[in-house]
Amino acid sequence: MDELKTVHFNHPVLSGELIVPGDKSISHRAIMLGSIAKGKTEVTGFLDGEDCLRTIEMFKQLGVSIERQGKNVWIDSPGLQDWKTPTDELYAGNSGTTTRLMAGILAGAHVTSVMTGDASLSNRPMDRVTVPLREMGASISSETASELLPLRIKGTSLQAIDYQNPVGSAQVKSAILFAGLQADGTTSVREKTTSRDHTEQMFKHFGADIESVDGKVSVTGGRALTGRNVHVPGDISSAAFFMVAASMIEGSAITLLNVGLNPTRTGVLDVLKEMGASIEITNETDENGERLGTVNISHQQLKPVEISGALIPRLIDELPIIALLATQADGTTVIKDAAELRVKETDRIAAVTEALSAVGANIEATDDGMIIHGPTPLTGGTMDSYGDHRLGMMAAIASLVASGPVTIKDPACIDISYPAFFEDLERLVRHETNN
Ligand code: SPQ
Repeated sequence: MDELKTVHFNHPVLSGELIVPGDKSISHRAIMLGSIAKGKTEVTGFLDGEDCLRTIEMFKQLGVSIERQGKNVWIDSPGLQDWKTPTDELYAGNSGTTTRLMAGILAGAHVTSVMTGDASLSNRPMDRVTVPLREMGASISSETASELLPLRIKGTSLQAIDYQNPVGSAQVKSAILFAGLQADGTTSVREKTTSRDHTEQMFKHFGADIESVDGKVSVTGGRALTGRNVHVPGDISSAAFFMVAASMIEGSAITLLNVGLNPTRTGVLDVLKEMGASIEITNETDENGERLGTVNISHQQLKPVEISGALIPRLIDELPIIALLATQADGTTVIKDAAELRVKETDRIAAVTEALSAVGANIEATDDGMIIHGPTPLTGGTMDSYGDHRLGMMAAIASLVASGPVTIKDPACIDISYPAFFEDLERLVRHETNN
């Protein structure tokens, strides 16, 4: 039986300050580069969510020494050339990022391994990475015709390719770049719409031979990397839940500290501004190639918006919470060009539509997005997370504007990216800070 959690707030108002937990995408990449590089790497601000812990476990199985205390991680690696073949399967849990990026890393390492995952991950498409990696010479096999997990990867020598990425996906781009780091020659990836560039930033920080020109990213293989220190900024995808809450609820005004503001991830800020939200960004700074700063946000009556095209990869993971926001805007919001949502932890077009409809939202699913009519008063009810962390958090934020209690099915999945989510939510409702 799925666990249930009932959430109900009586006329909540959000205020106070919050330090946002570490960015999931950057935490994965910090552990990956720190393990590929020879020597010591220290990571601060690491996200101790389940997905990133899976990445740490995989490298330990490969013979990398990794110690962690909360958000601090110390890596001491012999370097990718000297990893050992793992004795057990490498279990990626629910993490698509771990699986797809590791496929590129393991393709060129001197080890043989089998990667597995949970039921959700075992249904997510892997051919988007296995096909280009095989073009580079990788030896990867799957037991299913459709290239699902488990994947068996026998590390081998790789050749550079010039790849036109048909999906706007940072995971595909990154898998190829990680393989390119180990290939003979210069590997290039071109994208029609630019996806998040944390891999490129982290490669530069660790001294890899990489450049990005006019939508084409190129890495030249063979350069030995050495350990570096990395600070992980807060996750804008986690901050987005509280940004939306503060924008929707009259009287709310919050300050989110340490928010990652990499321009390839800030689509949610653009959308909130276009909808009329009151946002001020202060204290902007850069650390290891990543912009971060403070986001001050308060309630305003919101307008509907159309979200499509190049904006989609810049806010792909925020679309569930933006759909909730749109239920409270004055008019019809249209989200299109977002068919990728159908192959995330769950089919996020179907799941968001069903979960929000269950509490009275006026929302329709389309092939590649959603149409949301607002403003609609939300009732209480049961919202299924479908085991998807972003759906679980969306349901909790929906409870803030719902007239009755909201019961969330399987709320434990939230630990994947935000283990302290409920504590932080209650803090803002009680007007406390966590610093
Ligand atoms: O790791 P996972 O499970 O794929 O996580 C998600 C998420 O919502 O946390 C997607 F389901 O984020 C992806 C994101 O959608 C993380 C990511 C990355 O770190 O490179 C890139 C995006 O995926 P994609 O397929 O568009 O490259």
